[in-house]
Amino acid sequence: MQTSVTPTHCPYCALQCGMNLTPVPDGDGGSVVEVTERADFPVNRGALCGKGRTAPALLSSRVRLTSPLIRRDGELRPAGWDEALDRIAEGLSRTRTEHGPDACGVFGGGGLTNEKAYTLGKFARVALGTSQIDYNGRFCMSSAAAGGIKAFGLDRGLPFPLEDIPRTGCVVLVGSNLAETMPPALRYLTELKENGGTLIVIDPRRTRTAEQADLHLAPRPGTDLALALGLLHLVVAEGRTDEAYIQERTSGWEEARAAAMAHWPEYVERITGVSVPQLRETVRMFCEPESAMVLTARGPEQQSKGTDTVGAWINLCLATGRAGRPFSGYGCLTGQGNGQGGREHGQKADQLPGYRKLDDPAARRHVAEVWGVDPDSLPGPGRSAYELLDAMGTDIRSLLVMASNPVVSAPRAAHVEERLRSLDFLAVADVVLSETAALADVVLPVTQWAEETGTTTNLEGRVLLRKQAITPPEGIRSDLYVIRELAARLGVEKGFPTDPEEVFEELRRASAGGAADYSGITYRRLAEENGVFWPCPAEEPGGPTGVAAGAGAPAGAGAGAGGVHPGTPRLFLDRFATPDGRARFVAVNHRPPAEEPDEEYPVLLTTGRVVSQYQSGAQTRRVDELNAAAPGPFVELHPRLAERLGVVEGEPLAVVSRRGRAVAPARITTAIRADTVFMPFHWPGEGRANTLTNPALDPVSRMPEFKACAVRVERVAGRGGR
Ligand SMILES: Nc1nc2c(c(=O)[nH]1)N[C@H]1C(S)=C(S)[C@@H](COP(=O)(O)OP(=O)(O)OC[C@H]3O[C@@H](n4cnc5c(=O)[nH]c(N)nc54)[C@H](O)[C@@H]3O)O[C@H]1N2
Ligand SMILES: Nc1nc2c(c(=O)[nH]1)N[C@H]1C(S)=C(S)[C@@H](COP(=O)(O)OP(=O)(O)OC[C@H]3O[C@@H](n4cnc5c(=O)[nH]c(N)nc54)[C@H](O)[C@@H]3O)O[C@H]1N2
Ligand code: SF4
Ligand SMILES: [Mo]
Repeated sequence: MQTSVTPTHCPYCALQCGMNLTPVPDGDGGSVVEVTERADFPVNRGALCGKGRTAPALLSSRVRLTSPLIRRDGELRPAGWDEALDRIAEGLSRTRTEHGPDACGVFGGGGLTNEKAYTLGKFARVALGTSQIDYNGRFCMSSAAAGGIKAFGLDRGLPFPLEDIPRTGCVVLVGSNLAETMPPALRYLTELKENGGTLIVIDPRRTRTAEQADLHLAPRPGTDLALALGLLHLVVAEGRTDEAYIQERTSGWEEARAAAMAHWPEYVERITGVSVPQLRETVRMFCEPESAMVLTARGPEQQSKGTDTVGAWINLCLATGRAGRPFSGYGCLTGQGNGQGGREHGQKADQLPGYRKLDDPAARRHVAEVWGVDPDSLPGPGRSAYELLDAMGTDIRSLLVMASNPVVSAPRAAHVEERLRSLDFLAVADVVLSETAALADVVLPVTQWAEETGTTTNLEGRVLLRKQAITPPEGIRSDLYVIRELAARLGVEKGFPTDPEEVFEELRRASAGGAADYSGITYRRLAEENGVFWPCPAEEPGGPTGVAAGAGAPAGAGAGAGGVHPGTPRLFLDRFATPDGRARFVAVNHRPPAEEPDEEYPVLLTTGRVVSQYQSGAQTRRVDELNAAAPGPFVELHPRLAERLGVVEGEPLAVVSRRGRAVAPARITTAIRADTVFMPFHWPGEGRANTLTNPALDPVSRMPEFKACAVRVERVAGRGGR
């Protein structure tokens, strides 16, 4: 057991707060860790939310898996590692023989370290030979990624560090409840206001975040695209465009302008419910200061038009000269611990490491060479996450899940659960027996966070080293071990190291020259510096001043002392990552959500998070302190809707959509629009919000519409209130 203090990072969200871990005896001869403040990490400066503070509870054998499990006579029973791995290899091989490699699916997660995400993508393409791999990040920030690539030629959630936020003039926060989803980051908004900047929050609910705002707009869910277009209309009408910037640094303005001009403020007011004076006030607050930012999160992104919506918000930034300039820009607040890195290194259906495209011949050649395989042997792009899950039992016959719990978190979850049950073979690697693991034929218990080393890339694009602080318990192995053993059993003995640093060294080479270039980053640097921002190309053979500017690397990312690239905290200051260096406007028009309220389903449902639970809850529902704070699901509704239904506080409510029915207690509050109800999605069973959600997909990003569907809300007969 290590005894000293280990500086590392939180296992949960994309802020990747720094924390110190100290091993302490657990009283049973083993050890656990204690979390203490790590003030030297600039992102959170020692502050942690309740989830981070209580994370060591997950290391306890009381809540986690302690042995592989194999289903026998319908029951999951403890088994040995070799037997469990043999069974998985057998299941996958049989599918491959009987139905071809594309009948094997792989489903990853944005919580996986860069090393794991990279290795999982390689495993799918090289060992299994399947094109069918995707991951839960598709449900997360894929619309922002698609929008960013379209406009800027590059997707890095934030093109600037969080420390720039307090130095801008105005922040428009669109559909982010940061006060609950990244509590230590609230500090940046407080400092913004202390410095005289203003905060506008756009959310159908008056959240804890909205309470901090100078101006809160509460649009109908699913109408952010119209809202952004209406604001751009006003910007033009009021002569607030930055013509010189538009001329010099953008393309496509005329078409985008024409589209926005069709969205009159009065029309936008009717669609969104945001009044014309509020629209005007927003434009004034956004345009008057010298600099301003738009930050989006899941609210506007998790829509069947999320990509266009992000594009419309970027248009607003471009028309006013607020991108690629100091303290101005558009950013997406990425969600999962490695939500950023997890989308760069090849677990996405269309992607190769370094944020390369799987259908780009040069990218295939480069990565195939690093992998020592024939480029032609690499499969093409596969299906997106929901489409992959939907194809289970038909085209997809076997599935390996690593770090996701779709039974709770996927849209139309009852259908997804039924599809999972219809598989010939399901294997799940997890830390706990999640609801998805509980359906598996084989479950593998893996090491987590404090028990292993790896890198993550936080929402700023800052690559971080998460260090091992404690020895894992007997009987637990790492994801990298799992992948190596499965690859070997599928006949690929080489190329799957289990040492994270060795994997990172290969990832560096695979990413070299790509948009997300990590080749100049080493474990040693990460241990010494407080993270390094990509792109960070390796020094060019030419000498200490020559910096290999990768395809996506912006100009101005110059070499630091001694030829070591300093990393790129701020992108686009000189040029955008498009071929001509200009940012591209997109011509987009409003369209309604895939499902609008009607007589049968008259209310809008939107979904999201609470501060004390994380995602599908697989981890946080196992932490007593968090459960006590957020014990179960609820339906948030306005007093007027409650009165119309005759519902009292705490009474069980049935919410019914075209997909199914969920039941949870009523929580009556004036903080939500009267035409909308809200449910958090952290729980399985009767109160599962995703029983209701609509899997309508964005045509570009393939993001499901988690944030808007039509429902009916009913009292539950025979079940009284409190
Ligand atoms: N406590 C906690 N923290 C987390 C997580 C967690 O599960 N729990 N998950 C992490 C992950 S992976 C992610 S992706 C982030 C997510 O972080 P956020 O995006 O902040 O989280 P959400 O609650 O999903 O959505 C944010 C807000 O969008 C609003 N909203 C709903 N519909 C609309 C709409 O149509 N338009 C607009 N403008 N707003 C709308 C909701 O009311 C909600 O307040 O959080 C990360 N941090
Ligand atoms: N209705 C609705 N649904 C949503 C959303 C919403 O806003 N509304 N948000 C969506 C978003 S943004 C996201 S990101 C998804 C997330 O949804 P999920 O993918 O279900 O996310 P988690 O609950 O974090 O699941 C991660 C699982 O991996 C395990 N795990 C953690 N670390 C590791 C590891 O290193 N290795 C392995 N093998 N396992 C590990 C955890 O124990 C857990 O079981 O949910 C989406 N679903
Ligand atoms: S904000 Fe996110 S990274 Fe920070 S402690 Fe909380 S869960 Fe962990
Ligand atoms: Mo997410």
